[in-house]
Amino acid sequence: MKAKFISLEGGEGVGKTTNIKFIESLLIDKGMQVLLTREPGGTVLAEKIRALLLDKSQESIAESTELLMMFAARAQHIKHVIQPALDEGIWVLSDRFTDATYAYQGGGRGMDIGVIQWLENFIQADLRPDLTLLLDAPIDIGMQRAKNRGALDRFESEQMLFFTKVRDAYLALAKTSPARIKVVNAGQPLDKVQAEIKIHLSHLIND
Ligand code: Z5A
Repeated sequence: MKAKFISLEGGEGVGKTTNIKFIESLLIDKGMQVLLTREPGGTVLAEKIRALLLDKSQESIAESTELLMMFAARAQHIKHVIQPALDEGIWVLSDRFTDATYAYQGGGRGMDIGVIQWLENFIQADLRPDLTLLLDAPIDIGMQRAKNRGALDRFESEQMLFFTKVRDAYLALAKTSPARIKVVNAGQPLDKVQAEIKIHLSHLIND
């Protein structure tokens, strides 16, 4: 079977990191070779860009700078990690990908969607995830989970309105790409969340 590219998306604290490990173990049990990665990040240079993006102690980052840094990190990630893995038959699981740019920079920051689409086509050519699991939960649940973990980063320190726009943008994306983006109710207990994830994965594997 051709290796597939799966991304996990959603607001802060919805359980992406927790569930990506669950997906990895499900795929390994099915005999797949799996690469776990994340955005922004996934290469040495992209992880440096991530650290700059999350740091709130430096000068304020212009919105256009933020957008270009996301795609600069993504270009490295695709060239050095994602595409080589897929070419070798390794399944790729990424904690966030370009839908996050549409949700955070497009929805949250209000940046021009046409510019994001142009950058997506320029940087990715025709590379898109085969399946995107959108973990969706009420914002207060995710924020509480993130707060319980400790100090908040530059994105996590945004106001409620920002997170509402991000969530709305994610749900709108899911409506426009229902075949690729599957919404999972992440406000439920973990075993129920993982039962939903398992169904979507079995559809992908059996397709
Ligand atoms: N960003 C962007 O703006 N544009 C882009 O293009 C990209 C990213 C790619 C870094 O992302 C930031 O970059 C992100 C958007 C921006 N901003 N924020 N915020 P990140 O993915 O590293 O950061 P994050 O969204 O904050 O992820 P997170 O805090 O690591 O959350 P998570 O991975 O979704 O959650 P988790 O660590 O798996 O779970 C949180 C806690 O909840 C943990 O204690 C779990 O045990 C618990 N948990 C998880 N699921 C459950 C359930 N179902 N019940 C109870 N408790 C649970």
